[in-house]
Amino acid sequence: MDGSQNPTRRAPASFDVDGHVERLRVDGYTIIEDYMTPAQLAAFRDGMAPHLGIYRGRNSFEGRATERVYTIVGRGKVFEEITEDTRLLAILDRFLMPHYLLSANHAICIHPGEAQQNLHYDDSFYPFPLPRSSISISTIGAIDAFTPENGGTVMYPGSHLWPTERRLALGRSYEAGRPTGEDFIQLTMPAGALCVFQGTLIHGAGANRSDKSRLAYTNHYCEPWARTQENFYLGVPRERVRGMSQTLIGLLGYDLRRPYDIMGQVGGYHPAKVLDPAFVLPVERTGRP
Ligand SMILES: O=C(O)CCC(=O)C(=O)O
Repeated sequence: MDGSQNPTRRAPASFDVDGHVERLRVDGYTIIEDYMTPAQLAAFRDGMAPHLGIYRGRNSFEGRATERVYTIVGRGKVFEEITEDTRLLAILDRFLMPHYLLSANHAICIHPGEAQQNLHYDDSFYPFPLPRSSISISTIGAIDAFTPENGGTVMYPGSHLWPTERRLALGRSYEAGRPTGEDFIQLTMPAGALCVFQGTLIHGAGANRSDKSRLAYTNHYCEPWARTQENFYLGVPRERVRGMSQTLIGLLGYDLRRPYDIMGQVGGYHPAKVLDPAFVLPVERTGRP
């Protein structure tokens, strides 16, 4: 869906929203090279340090030599900033309906020796025939520079337009942990860069053949009528949500979906009302419902 009815976000005037939108439409991905500042990169590393070095993925998709830290938005200011940056939102406004939601939000640390991740597209769990518009838009942010050696994401430019049969053929030609068949690229980008890509674009994390870990994060944003991957109402304590911006609170789902202002209601009220400590849930009241 073209979100041209969305209000224009106040991204800096120098930011080339149209250029990014065009690359997303044609190639299925685009890169914002200077997305994070050096200070944000340092804050990300500091904020993530207590959570890393502990855990490994539970299956080959999560990555058995990969650590994933979910719901990072509740873990510090920098994670909030990179989730609601106006440059990114200005791009998303052009692809998703107003009141779109944050769907996935986690750090991905790929350790040396990790194999190539299975090729996939991120909104494959929305069961509508392909080709179709993306129901979600994904991002992957480099905290360490991405290289072909350390697991830079494998991507198939233009594959967001492919029908199912062509995707399946690619799956059959995928052997020995290496992508084959069609032309692919491996994301090479500096620390601090963000790649924005279509939820229907075929990709997968690359194998890490280097001797260092590759730290990154991924945020996905979905249409306001779609179910989100992570459940932020339950995953982020309300005291933390209260300290967030109105924009971010809306992205976490404390929002109503127009036109009827009914999807997301809490007992007939706007869901952001539950953030007021004085608000009594309608099911716990007597008298006025
Ligand atoms: O880490 C990457 O490069 C991509 C990860 C990915 O595509 C995923 O986990 O869905």
